[in-house]
Amino acid sequence: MIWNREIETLPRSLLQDLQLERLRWSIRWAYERVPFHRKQFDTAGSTPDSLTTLDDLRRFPFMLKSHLREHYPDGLFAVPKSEIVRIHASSGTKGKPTIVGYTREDIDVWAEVCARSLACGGATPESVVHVAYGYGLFTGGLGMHYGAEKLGALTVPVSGGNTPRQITLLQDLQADVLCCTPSYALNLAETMYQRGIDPATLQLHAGIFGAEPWTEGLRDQIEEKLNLKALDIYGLSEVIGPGVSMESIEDQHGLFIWEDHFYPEIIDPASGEVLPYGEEGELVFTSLTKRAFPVIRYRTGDISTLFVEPSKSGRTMVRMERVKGRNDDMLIIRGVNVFPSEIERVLLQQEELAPHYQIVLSHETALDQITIRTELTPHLYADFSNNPDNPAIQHITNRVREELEGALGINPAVEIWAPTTIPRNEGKAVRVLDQRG
Ligand code: DLL
Repeated sequence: MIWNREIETLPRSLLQDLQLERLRWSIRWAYERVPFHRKQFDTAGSTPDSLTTLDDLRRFPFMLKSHLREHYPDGLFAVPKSEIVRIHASSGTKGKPTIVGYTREDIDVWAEVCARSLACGGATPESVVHVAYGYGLFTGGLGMHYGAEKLGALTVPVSGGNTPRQITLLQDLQADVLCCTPSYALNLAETMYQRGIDPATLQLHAGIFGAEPWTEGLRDQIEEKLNLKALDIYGLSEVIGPGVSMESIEDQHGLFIWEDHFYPEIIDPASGEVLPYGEEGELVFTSLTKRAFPVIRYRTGDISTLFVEPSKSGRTMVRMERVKGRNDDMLIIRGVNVFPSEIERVLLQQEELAPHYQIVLSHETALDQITIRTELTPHLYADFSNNPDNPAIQHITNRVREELEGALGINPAVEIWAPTTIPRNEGKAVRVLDQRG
């Protein structure tokens, strides 16, 4: 189902006309209302009048996460507090949270893009949508909630946690759409397995999974374990929350960016130069309609690629490849750069391993050490008589180490643990433990 057919299938030239009109509004809105933007634009010599084409945007300066911190809590808001109806905070682990605000109109736009995303993932007004993203300052729960209600679906606001109760509700209310992080979807599947519940007895049809990087290997595992189509949703608090882009159930490749509200660019993270479609780089977004918290060329830190391709669904908007990871989550191991998602890709190709892992960085000698902990599948462990010292485990460990070295050029220590010993989570997975102090 296409929620907003007229917009979602608009010929690209008309879409670009709309974007230009909105971009001019947004730039002026930010310039006239937020001293920070005015100063940034003036310093760069780019005034609102100097923007006459979409390409002119590249002359405008970038906005960074640090700018949000410097203006904490509300120094970048473009409307008086009396017009703000909601705030959320970004889940940044470093330092103070960053706060974002919404007017009533912003909440409406957000509900619209989340309704679009849900429909893109196969939800309909007849759906029962189980929202297991956290409710609260995190944008996941409330964002998907408003989208599901706007769509007209029966919305179940479970939030995160209490996994046994979630399973009971999935059974009793017969949800067809599950919204949560991919790592929590695995956690749900595992708990069902432990309780002898066959996912085929549930009504789940689609999973709308995001808020953290994941891989095609994890998609296959979740689809198999939960008996549904697993789809990727992307977003970030600074831009709006979930619903910036979404994979379609028809294509299952690339996330459609709702370009009538968010203008994307890909840049070379080192030089800041805009890269053409098809090249990998850092995603940058400019809001086209946001009132309370406009963002102009916001550097997300997320690494992806943009492409336009005919879609089975008829949607015309640009797509982004699944996010590989964040710039600042890239590990540099003895000179080799790797994203945790690349490690996940290799681990999930090993049929003896369960899809749970942790990457531990330590500093035991002068050099950084990296240890990858993962788990054996429960049935294999039972075959090995529940014995962690079984020599067969050493054999698998050596092979996994060799494969990581062959594929990624890193030579980590590998530890294979017993099933269910690596901590599970209820929201975003914490996969990298940095013990370097
Ligand atoms: O995670 C919004 C969200 C909620 C998206 C629910 C999807 C579903 P923040 O807490 O501000 O917002 O974190 C944003 O999470 O910059 C990415 O690094 C990462 N991220 C979000 N979605 C994906 C995804 C929400 N599908 C940050 N794949 C972003 C990879 C993702 N990374």
